[in-house]
Amino acid sequence: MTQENQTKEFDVLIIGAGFAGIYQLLKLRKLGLSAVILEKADQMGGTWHWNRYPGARCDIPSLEYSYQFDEDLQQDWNWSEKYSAQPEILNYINHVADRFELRDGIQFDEEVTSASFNESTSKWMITSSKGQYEARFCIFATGCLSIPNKPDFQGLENFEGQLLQTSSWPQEEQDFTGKRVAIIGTGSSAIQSIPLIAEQADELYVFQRTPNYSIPSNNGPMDKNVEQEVKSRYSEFRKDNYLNGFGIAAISDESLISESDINEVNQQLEENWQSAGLGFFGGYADIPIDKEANAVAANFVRNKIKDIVKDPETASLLTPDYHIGGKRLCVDTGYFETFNKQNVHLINLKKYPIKEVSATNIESDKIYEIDTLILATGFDAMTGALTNIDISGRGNIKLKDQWEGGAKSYLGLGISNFPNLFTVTGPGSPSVLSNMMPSIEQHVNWITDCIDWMVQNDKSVIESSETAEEDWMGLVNEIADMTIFTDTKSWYNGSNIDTKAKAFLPFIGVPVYTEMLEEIVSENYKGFIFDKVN
Ligand code: N01
Repeated sequence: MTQENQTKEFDVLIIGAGFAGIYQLLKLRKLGLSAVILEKADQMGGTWHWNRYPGARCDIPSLEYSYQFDEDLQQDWNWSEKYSAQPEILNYINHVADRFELRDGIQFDEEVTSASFNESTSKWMITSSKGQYEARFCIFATGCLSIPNKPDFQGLENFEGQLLQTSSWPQEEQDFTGKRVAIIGTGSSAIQSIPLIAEQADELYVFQRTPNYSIPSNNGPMDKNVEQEVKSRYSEFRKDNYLNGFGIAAISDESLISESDINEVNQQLEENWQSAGLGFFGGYADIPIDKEANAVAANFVRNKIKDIVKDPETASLLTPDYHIGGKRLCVDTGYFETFNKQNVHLINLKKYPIKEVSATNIESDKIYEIDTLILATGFDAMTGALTNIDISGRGNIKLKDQWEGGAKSYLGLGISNFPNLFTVTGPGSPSVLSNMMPSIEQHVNWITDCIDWMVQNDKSVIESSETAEEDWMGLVNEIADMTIFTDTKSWYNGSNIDTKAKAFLPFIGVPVYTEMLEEIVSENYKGFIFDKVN
């Protein structure tokens, strides 16, 4: 057997070199454990590597969409804009990897295909596109929005023009000058890219199934006074991430629409529209939970769309009729204004679904001749990156089978029957309904402390109990049922993919979640079983 074919052994194997994976590697190295990251891309960045479409940027202010684990790092790094664009975020993650000398712990171009738990050795056997690994712990830092949803439009395979997908955009810059471009989907990715594509393309056809609410980002160069103020108290500022329901320090208003004067509410909503971005949704504490309050905020945005979009029919088509925030709220730069351009056309897929794609065109209400087709059709969210790998646990149970009726996890960190497997921001944690960066750090810190505790306490195998998992997902749903989130079809509840189980997956409420995590640790990891014997 050659060296290359031998099974490589590590204490911990991490899958994914995005923000979660590289911080996890750093933390484990500090513990003195051997760890490696396997990454299927040819470089690090995860989401920020794959999603390179025009206009891709974070919609949480960069001052808080960044790591907080190192004071020098957060003081030294300067963001150029309030909401940084994808290339700058990718530079940042590369800077972090170099600064903390992490690159030599990452194997690029190496896709994990299977992972199985060996009950006799209590170790994970991992197979990748390049080899075999054995590790005591396996950590999935695979992201919540990593597996593209590619709908099966009839004839798509016959299209001979340029076919692009926002979630796996080429590394080379794309120029749409002189082209007839079609884009399918109107979620965040489309809403960010449409205004820029419309500036280049001869014609842009936007195929919309469901309209989305979007708030102007009012992005701009970093305000040096704001930056200085935040940096003067950075660690205090970061604490607010864990005190706000959605983990965003900038949005913490306790006022209720239901208890306020409607004129004042409208004035405040106007102010929030002008400056808050995503914070519009948290601008009043009852928007996420009270349908009537939600309707006030929703109507405000509906009226804005009517004011901005000149053609009444187009404005009406662009106006959502569901609760604001029920689908992930979008943040844009000139999205609705773009539909006033002569070269931009909106097609209603609810009324005229796509009949067929052929070599040169796409057909719905009529035939559209196109050069480029862009799929902005979203992701197999929250579970796709896990169920796409052949993961088997105790008794050879497959994760895909265990989750057939809906994903279940304890805290979004552990899964029953899958010992010594951790997920960073897994289903059942605030994840996608929070600011991802503090949520990632919270999970990585928790996992690292847990492994350290096991070492200190002579435990070798950890697994969440089925009861703890059932109770936890019960709580996730109980909380969700108290909000507006469960009434709307969205990727939060699997409704964007026909074949997927319909189950609401994010835990709503960062402060409660944070408290519960701490309480569980203080009770020696209540709900987890250690060194279970069959
Ligand atoms: O995907 P989406 P996304 N036929 O699922 C449509 C994050 N993100 O990539 O609503 C026709 O939101 C689908 O229609 P419908 C953010 O969390 C963040 O845009 O299912 N249409 C929808 O319009 C975001 O929520 C940023 O009826 C079909 C669209 O495709 C998440 O990623 C930027 C279809 C998909 O929208 C996903 O966003 C970008 C079909 N068969 C993304 N299938 C930031 O700003 C799907 N659609 C940080």
